[in-house]
Amino acid sequence: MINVLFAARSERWDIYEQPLRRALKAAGIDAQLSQDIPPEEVDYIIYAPNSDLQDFGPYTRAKAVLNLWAGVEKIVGNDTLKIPLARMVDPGLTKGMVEWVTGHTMRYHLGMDSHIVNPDNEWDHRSPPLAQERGVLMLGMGALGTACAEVLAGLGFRVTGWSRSPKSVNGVTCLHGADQLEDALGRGEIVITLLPDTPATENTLNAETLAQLPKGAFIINPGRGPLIDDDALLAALDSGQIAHATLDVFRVEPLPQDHPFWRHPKVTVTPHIAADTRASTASEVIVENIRRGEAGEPFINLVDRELGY
Ligand code: NDP
Ligand code: OXD
Repeated sequence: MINVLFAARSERWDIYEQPLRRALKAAGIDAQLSQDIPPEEVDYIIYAPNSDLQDFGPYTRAKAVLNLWAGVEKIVGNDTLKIPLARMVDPGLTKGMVEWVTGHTMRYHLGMDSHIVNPDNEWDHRSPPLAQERGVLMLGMGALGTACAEVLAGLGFRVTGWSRSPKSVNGVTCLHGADQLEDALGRGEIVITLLPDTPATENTLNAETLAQLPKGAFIINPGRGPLIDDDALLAALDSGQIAHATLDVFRVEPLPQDHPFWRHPKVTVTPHIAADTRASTASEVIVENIRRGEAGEPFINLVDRELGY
């Protein structure tokens, strides 16, 4: 029998306990699953970075930390962590992100706000353009960015994806690296940021890069707050360079009440709800890694600690 520690806030235990037990049983793994196991007896740690566990030193026989979140910026620099770290790539979370990103993209593309908020009852008879006339830029072409880009390309948008390394995705113009960022930005009438939070991605959207977008571009950020320089974005919104921004993630969360984003007329704030990990599908992903660990097979979704994602 192996010992699997669930190290996340207790409300998560209520959501995950049964799906994890079902997935372990389905995989034929005999495991004690608990929130309380002596550290030296733990074989795997299912982990949320906001849990109380921050010192991995005492977990001397643990084989892997299996993150419940896609983002790993709060754990990747933990010097006490010497064992493999897997991040969450969950089909349920991916579906949620595709729906959220598509919805907010369509809001901007169709200009929905002008009809929803129309206090003067204006009969403005302009039809929206077709998707094929609209350039969408996906900054980050990983598990989430690629899934969103594929669906938006399927709707007809002219989608450009930008990543660190080269990619090939059907229907998407793929650019990569710092040298091709300016080219990518020039194509982004609607820009979606799905990059991880690393030292290399901080302030990817800053005064210089925001100015390289087409005038009146829209920003949708479900990635992480530090991807955008807040002050530069506020200045670009005020000048009209950026028409509107929908922000789901922030440098400080919850977003402080006195932050200008809350009251800015060109900003929509959503409270980090773009896509949640879904317990049933995420449990299968976690258990697959436990199965692999026990079978001596390589783990999936491993984090590169040097790159930070
Ligand atoms: P992945 O690790 O699968 O993808 C990350 C992408 O970013 C890759 O395409 C990677 O390039 C690219 N990238 C990383 N560094 C750079 C760089 N320096 N320059 C250019 N491109 C870079 O992550 P996911 O798609 O799974 O998730 C993305 C982020 O979404 C998460 O890190 C998390 O912060 C956020 N998230 C937000 C949620 C929410 O509810 N708001 C929910 C879940 C996730 P390459 O492919 O070449 O490696
Ligand atoms: C995640 C998130 O990283 O919810 O999973 O943001």
